[in-house]
Amino acid sequence: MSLSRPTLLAALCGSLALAACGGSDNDRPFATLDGKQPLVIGHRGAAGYLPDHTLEGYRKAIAMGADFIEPDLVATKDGELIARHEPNITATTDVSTRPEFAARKTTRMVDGVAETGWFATDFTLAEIKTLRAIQPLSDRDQSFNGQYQIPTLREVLDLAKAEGTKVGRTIGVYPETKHPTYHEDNNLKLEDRLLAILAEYGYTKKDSPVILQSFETANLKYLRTRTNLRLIQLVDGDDYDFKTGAVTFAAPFDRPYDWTRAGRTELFGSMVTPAGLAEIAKYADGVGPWKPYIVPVKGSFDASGKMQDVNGDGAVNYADASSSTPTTLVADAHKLGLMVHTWTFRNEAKRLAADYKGDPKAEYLQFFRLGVDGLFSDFSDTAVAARQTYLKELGR
Ligand SMILES: [Ca+2]
Ligand SMILES: [Ca+2]
Repeated sequence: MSLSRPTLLAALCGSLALAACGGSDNDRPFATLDGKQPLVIGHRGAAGYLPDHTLEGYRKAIAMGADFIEPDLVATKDGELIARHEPNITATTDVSTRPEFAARKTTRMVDGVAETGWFATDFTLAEIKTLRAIQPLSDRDQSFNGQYQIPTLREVLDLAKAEGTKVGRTIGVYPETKHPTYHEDNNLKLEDRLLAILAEYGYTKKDSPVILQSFETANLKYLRTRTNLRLIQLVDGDDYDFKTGAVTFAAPFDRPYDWTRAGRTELFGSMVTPAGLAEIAKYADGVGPWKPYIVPVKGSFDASGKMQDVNGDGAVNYADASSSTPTTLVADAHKLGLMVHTWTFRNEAKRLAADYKGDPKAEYLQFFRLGVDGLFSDFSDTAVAARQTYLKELGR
């Protein structure tokens, strides 16, 4: 087997302190903070192919080349951490079809919003284990519904280790603490539970293959006092203003919910200003902004102010907007030593801006060229293929 040039160089550089190891004259550097290639993070596993947050989905993401897999974490009634996108498990499991749990249907407040359905907080882990996962997006493959269990964090960590050994790569795990304030209100605080489990696996250090993320701030600040693991401050928004390209804000996606609780009135957008980033740099290792904070998308409008149906499908929406001049967010964050991990990359034409012309790789390439340090993708195979193209572009 002959080594490819980058592999050979990496092998040499591993054993010798060569001055040239920063890259040869032909290798253009990555624009990332650490100069390494950007990470591909399997968003909720392989959400484009299999139901979110299942061992099968995470395994598929790893097989497709993801560097990290992403479990969102919520707590069960008995304090176990499981991988689900929300405490409300109505849309992502078959719980609504189970007569034995019919009486468990209830209304709960999540981040100030009344939600009706079934909540992980009201189920023991043993009960959760009787449920099966459902694909929540109706336009995605429904044929795997009802087949897969809801995994615990430990099962996800075990899978990452086992599959990593199989593929010969270290597979990172990128847990998100979901709705920390909600869990605190329900006496199921996530953070110490999370750190205790990670410690069982030896994941306590800055270079451990684990990154923690949250949309709230107080829990990240608390985590900073308890762990050296890398922390990412996620930055959300509600919607797009296609006229200006600005992100718009409406509850509960207007600000971190712990800010709302504390009576703070700043919006998520304040976090990606230089001052906001400097504040984040005090407790986190990076920032995880929604994509339009980096590349705004704008529609084209006629004289009467009506947005144009660019793709002519009769509807006016995201797929009719085009990417516009990038912001300085990546450079601003890098100046402060913050990584930038952005989300979410999806293949479907209706989830791509018009100027990518149906080619999801074009979107990845734009963000790779801007120097993002990682991105969350529902289709890790496409992300990895786009990264290969980017590597070639840099002569690597
Ligand atoms: Ca997530
Ligand atoms: Ca259209």
